[in-house]
Amino acid sequence: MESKSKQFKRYTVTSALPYANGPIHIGHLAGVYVPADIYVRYLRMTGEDVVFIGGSDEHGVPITIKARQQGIQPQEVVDKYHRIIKESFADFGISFDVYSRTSAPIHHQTAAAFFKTLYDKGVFIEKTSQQYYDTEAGQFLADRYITGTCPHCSFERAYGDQCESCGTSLSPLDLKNPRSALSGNVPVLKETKHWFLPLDQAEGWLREWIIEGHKDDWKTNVYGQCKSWIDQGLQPRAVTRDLDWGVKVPVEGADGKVLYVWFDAPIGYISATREWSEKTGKDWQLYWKSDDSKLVHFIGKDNIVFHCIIFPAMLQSEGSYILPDNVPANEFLNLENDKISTSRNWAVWLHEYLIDFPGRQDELRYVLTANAPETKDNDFTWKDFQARNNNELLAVYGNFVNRTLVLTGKYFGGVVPAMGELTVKDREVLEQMDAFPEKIGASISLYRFREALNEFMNLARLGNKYLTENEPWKLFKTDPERVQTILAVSLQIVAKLMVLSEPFLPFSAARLATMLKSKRFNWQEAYTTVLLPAGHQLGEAGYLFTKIDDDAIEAQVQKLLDTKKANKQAAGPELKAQKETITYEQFAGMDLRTGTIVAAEVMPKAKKLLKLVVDTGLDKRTVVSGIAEHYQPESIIGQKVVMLVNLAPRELRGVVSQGMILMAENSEGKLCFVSPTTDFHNGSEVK
Ligand code: B3M
Ligand code: ZN
Repeated sequence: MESKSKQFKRYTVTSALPYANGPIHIGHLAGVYVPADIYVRYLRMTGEDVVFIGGSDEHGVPITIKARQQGIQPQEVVDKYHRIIKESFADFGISFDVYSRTSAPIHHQTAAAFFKTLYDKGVFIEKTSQQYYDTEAGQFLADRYITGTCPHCSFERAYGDQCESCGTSLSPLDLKNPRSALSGNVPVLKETKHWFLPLDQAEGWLREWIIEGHKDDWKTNVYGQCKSWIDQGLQPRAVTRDLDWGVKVPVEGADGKVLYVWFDAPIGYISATREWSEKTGKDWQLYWKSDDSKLVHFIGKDNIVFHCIIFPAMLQSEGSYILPDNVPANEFLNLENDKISTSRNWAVWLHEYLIDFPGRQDELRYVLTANAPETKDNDFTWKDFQARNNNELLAVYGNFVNRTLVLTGKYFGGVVPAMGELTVKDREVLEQMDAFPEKIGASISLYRFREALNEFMNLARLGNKYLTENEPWKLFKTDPERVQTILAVSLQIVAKLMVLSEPFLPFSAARLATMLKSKRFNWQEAYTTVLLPAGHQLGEAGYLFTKIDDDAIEAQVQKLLDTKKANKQAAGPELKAQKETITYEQFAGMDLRTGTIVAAEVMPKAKKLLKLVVDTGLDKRTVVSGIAEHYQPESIIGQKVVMLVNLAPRELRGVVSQGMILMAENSEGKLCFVSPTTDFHNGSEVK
């Protein structure tokens, strides 16, 4: 059951608003949306009053950069991806009560009003400062319009507002070697006015609220990041930008300025709740301003500072809002041992998965929960996806359900038999079964969804083991009463699984309810031992899950290999870093001359080596060269070369090599000769 440390009357559950500049991928799902959906489905089943908030984050530089790249308006970008995202969430069973968007008028109105309230209260520091400006693009450079080296971790592609590598929140002026993301130029500094949220003034109560108040109930990764942030000392943070796409700053002297996306986006949770209340007649203020409401933000670790420090500081300054009770941020999910990346198309996109694996929403929900990066980054592989489906969902849960239903159909016409005489073991199994709703509920309440799902699978394992050990198929002829008991007990476990699976696997839960011809139970009812009374007529036995074949997996792996190849081609050759600097004197010590190969032969027992005779102009000398796998001897007679003639002789496979010819090697390992482009006589010096 929900942690009873404080009795809450209602729950406001938010999930990070994805930027509407690309589709949803499995990293988003594992990090944020599947755990959030498990949590709200469970809360609803326990009868709680829940509002689950989602929406598209449609402002900010990622959107305008995408629009610029495609030569279209930002609104066209967000319209396209808002639709794709919203549809794919719905098809995947992410059960938002409202999925809004920050380009909606209600959000502009809500965010502008929120800013104006703080402005009128004198919360902001108004400051004219030097900001980076791109003279070619004619634009100030904020956030992702400027990149540079992170001052904390030296990551070279840090953004003006955040380093995605170490998560540090930055200001453009913090960056080393700043570059405009628009023109690539080095930006100039230009004066401009902005409004700053005085985070430094919030340090005291943030320390008390988080470091004292949440050291026991916030996840270690979240608490740790907040603590290091606060210990580093908080700085005032600009909450407006010189941009034309976003929520207009609603005060005098703010022409051409909009709210910083990370100021407006979290307010998107509030505007979405307002939108929901307009549709439902509910009072949105109860969910955001009443102390008996529990506010929980589901996010990824790169959004911790915005949800634990900045947004709470905004809410606290406004004065009428509650603060988040918990922010159970997950770490990152990688894909086949590589970081998921929208720009490199290195992802499993939800809308594509739903096409490639129709009807298999639960299989992906299952694997993303079982592998969730709850405390550390984790990895998704297609092989593991197939294995978990075939060896766990199908082989344990699905198999147990199918055998129980088929046997009940075969022996009792699909009617639930009476329990009859229970053995000690039967009673033990029923007792163990009845402990699962509490165990799973407790784990979910503590945001431990992997643990909760594993407990669910332990119940399926319990059922599978009970049926296998009792072998009813061997007893029916001799002891049909015993078979009645075994199947009656097994059917109660199946029904319990149906109820307890719902937060995690809502699609197969619905299918199982149809097979059982059962009503949908709530969580309290799941504590009842007999959910399927004797005499209940079951429906048609089917398969909850089916095998995922190798070819389906190979197709996905190949798709990723093709992506990697395309990226490699697009990125051009991977070059080795430059070597240590040398002095001119060190270079001058080398004597390089033009020459001509006049003889060439393979060397027995050395498949990589050719023995060459080179006319150096000074003399004709033998050189051993590792080019045998690249050139046939007869094809290089007469080849012009550049040769290092004063290299100390060395013996290679019995042949003394008196120098070295220069060869260039490309990123695919191919070799080519370095030779003079005009007909210089042999022995000409190369300097
Ligand atoms: N749009 C998601 C991200 O940083 C960001 C979340 C906003 S939640 C208010 O990828
Ligand atoms: Zn960094």
